[in-house]
Amino acid sequence: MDTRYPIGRFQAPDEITHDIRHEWITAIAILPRQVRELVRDMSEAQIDSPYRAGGWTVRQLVHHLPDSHMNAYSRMRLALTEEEPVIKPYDEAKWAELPDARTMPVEPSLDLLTALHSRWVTLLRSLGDADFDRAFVHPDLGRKTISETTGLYAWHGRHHLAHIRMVRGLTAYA
Ligand code: NI
Repeated sequence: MDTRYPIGRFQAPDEITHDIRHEWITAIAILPRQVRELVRDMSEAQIDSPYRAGGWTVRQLVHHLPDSHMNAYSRMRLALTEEEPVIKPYDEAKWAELPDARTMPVEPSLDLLTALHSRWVTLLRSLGDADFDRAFVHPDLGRKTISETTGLYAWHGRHHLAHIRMVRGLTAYA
């Protein structure tokens, strides 16, 4: 197993059905609670342990989630309000090395993730089929619809949950 990708890489299905999208949005809705539950009784030593040699610590993983998902949420809002806007990528590795991401307690990011996902899921549940076909343009990756981006971020939450589970010595799950 590639420890960087304990649940594999994201692969969008050929056809994104209503049911698949519904399942993705549910995954996004429950993520903050899952992360909170997983780190609740972790020791400081565990919080500062990397999930693999040279990998991010639990602390960095928890701070990375809102960093990443705030960007995703903004990209979706841009796609909904502009015509295929070109979005601004960010250097996630460097963001994870900024002092707050390396040293702060995880609680503020758990709160941030909870509040953010509340907004995000309310927005996603309000969208019709035509809205999900709207897109932004990533300068390196090309045109991305809101639909496939929803799947990518449902995967992204599970991907990092699996990393945190690796630190706890629990079996990674898909
Ligand atoms: Ni990530």
